[in-house]
Amino acid sequence: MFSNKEDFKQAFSERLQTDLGKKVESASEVDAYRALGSLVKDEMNRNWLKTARQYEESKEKQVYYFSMEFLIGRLLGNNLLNMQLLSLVKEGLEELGFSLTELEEEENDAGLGNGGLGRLAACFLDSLASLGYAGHGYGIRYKYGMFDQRIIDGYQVELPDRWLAREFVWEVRRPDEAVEVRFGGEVDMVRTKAGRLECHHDHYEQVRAIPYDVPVVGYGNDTVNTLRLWSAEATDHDTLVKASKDDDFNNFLEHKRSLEEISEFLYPDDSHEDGKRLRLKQEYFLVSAGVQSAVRNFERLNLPLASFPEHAALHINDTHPALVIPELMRILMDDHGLGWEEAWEITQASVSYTNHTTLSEALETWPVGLVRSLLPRIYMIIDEINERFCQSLWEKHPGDFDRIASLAIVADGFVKMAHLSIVGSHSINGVAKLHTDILKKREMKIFYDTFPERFNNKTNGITHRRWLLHSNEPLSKLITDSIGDQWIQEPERLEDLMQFKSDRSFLKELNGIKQQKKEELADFIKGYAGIQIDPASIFDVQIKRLHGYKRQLLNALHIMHLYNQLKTDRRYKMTPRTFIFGAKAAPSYHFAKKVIKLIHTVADVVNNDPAVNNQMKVVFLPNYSVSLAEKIIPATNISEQISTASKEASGTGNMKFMMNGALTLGTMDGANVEIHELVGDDHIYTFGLSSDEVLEYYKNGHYSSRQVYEQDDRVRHTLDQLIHYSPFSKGETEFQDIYDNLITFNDEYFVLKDFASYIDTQARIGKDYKDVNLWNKKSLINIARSGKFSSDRTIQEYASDIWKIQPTGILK
Ligand code: 26Y
Repeated sequence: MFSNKEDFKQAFSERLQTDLGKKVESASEVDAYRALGSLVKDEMNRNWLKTARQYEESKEKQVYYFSMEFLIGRLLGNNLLNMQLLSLVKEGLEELGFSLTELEEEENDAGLGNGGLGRLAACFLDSLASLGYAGHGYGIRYKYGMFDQRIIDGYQVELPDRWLAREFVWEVRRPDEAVEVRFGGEVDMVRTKAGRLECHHDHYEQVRAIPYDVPVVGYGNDTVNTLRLWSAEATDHDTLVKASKDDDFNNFLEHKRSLEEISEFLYPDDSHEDGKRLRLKQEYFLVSAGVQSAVRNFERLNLPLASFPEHAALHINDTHPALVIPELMRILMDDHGLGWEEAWEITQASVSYTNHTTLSEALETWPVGLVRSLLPRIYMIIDEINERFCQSLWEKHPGDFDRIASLAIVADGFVKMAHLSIVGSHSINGVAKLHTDILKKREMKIFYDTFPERFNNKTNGITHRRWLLHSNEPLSKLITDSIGDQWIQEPERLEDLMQFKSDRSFLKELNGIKQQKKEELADFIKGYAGIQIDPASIFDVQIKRLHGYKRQLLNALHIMHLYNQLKTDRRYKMTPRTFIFGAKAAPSYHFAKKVIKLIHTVADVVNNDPAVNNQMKVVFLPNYSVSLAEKIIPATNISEQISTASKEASGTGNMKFMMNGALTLGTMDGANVEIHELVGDDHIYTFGLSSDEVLEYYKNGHYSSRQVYEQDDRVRHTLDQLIHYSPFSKGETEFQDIYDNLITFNDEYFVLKDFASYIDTQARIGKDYKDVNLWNKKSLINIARSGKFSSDRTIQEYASDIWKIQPTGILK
């Protein structure tokens, strides 16, 4: 380890020379980034090996976190932070004429996820390593991550995300750990002479899964865990077998492509499950490679298979990797000769499942025909799990056909992945109190009645290392200067900041930091989007995926309403605002794309009207990503968390904002409810229908959006501007679909119902913001109470309640 600046400078200069043949004086920023990355990786290697050895020797339980998404973002800054080399490297580089911040910008975001679920997985890895738990990620090394969003004429255009175009300095290819994954073919169960049933699988297609390992460094300890990303490769052998079978030796390339496309790209849709064959292939590819690798690690311990659950926990991040259940059954029975009961006991005791959504359109179901043809042996096992489960229900509730039909795993020609996940695991958790309650009382009620002991809540969290220590250095420094640095290890200690809640000079300092961050963001936006914004205005931010239920539309309609007020009433004065958006829409989500167009149209009108643009601006930042979030969040005053109550399982952006001193403007949904519980009415702005009210409306069908439209002039006037001649519609029919969604199709997400209370709450915010001291007090209270939302707390709960593990990493 380079323990001082001079050693570092020396090592860095040598690395430039040996790896890239460059001298410091002639090295570009990219050169410097690559040399630094490779140097830091080498530094981690020693502890990586040490950690792996320790895990193997101690034989302690390993957690494998299976996820189709790991939205890890950039790693350079965070690795340096966790290795506690940040200031040494920063200063060393400066002396050599480089800025660390600029080198960090050279790294492509690893955007291997859509949004919340993928980012949560990344925060969990950071907490696992930092707390010294033996927990590893299993994911896919997509060649193309989340698409690159461009905006042309206000419309979203998707380009491939070529994140690997520049080498990914952190990964290590591990062909020695490769495994084979099989698809298709025919399966026969053959009885052996000894009377055992043996599975014969023939004529399958085989693809090699090659792991690329990425080290995950813990903060301030010597633990280095692994994120193992699998890549699909065709082998000559498979191609020859296939070619000879088809009697065609000319299709080498085509066959190779068809196998390698498995890890080609991330499906950029987190809202509509669409039953694509390639997606199912991806899911099984991850699952089979991961389970084989976990079992192989266990085999190295030379222990009886029955003890597998004491040495391995297989966690599934939503149902996407639910095939872990039949895959582990397959391996235990077909490869290790276990009987059904024994294999089932091991499987259930090893697998646990997190649910992230109650939206029915996002629940995975796969057509039986597809599963059967692509994964014949896996389908047989699912079918058997279903048969036995339905049988056990029948024994408990004879004649209760309705109950059995609604709980069955295979029904109406589909495999229901949530049902499979619940039946095959020992723990099912929701991601915020309200969400878990909704699962228990409504969405999964009969399952909860059947297996109450399996259900539990684990409120989400975020890593305060990336989202505060690293992304907001001045605020971290202020905190440490005032309460010491224990909060870094123990984030709940942020509570100690409460002693400053009436300290004017402290609050002034806090204000100064927010102001500094706002100025930095304003500069960035000038360069990135070409828009000049006023750092003295309220920065009102909504950054997240674009979804109907997240209601970016409500935000946009409010801006239109404000514009109208300013235009019609010359004396109307508002506290200046800058509305900032960042959002990607799934490429096939027509409505979401229309909302992006609307936001751009509104921005265009507002920003170019001199009568209003000194009081408000609207900015849409294209290609929202982890690294953009890191710039925006520290500079935010208002965090928009305005989903239709009951729809947002948790939200995690809300936590990042709170920790950086933004005030939440939110519905009583997801984890907003818990933020409200922690800070109290005076330090959060809540509005709108409650989840019970929303669910009641869905049940009784009594909501009429047209009635709201007819009764509220503000609603009517604003909506009419979408379709009648107005500065926004310009006489075109562009926004007819939005209007129809709200009026003709009765506004599924209660945008109009919540409009009035949203407007009123926004007006209150405008007034409150003027009392600087009071505002900063609110901000401080949010920071002080945010410790609960560190993912360290979440991971400790998973560790003790679900995985039953203790820290076994290297804890310095
Ligand atoms: C099956 C496919 C269509 C699909 C792909 C990705 C379905 C869902 C997803 C991703 C869901 C997701 O990101 N859910 C979010 O998880 C966060 C972490 O728990 C929550 O905070 C957030 O409320 C939830 O929407």
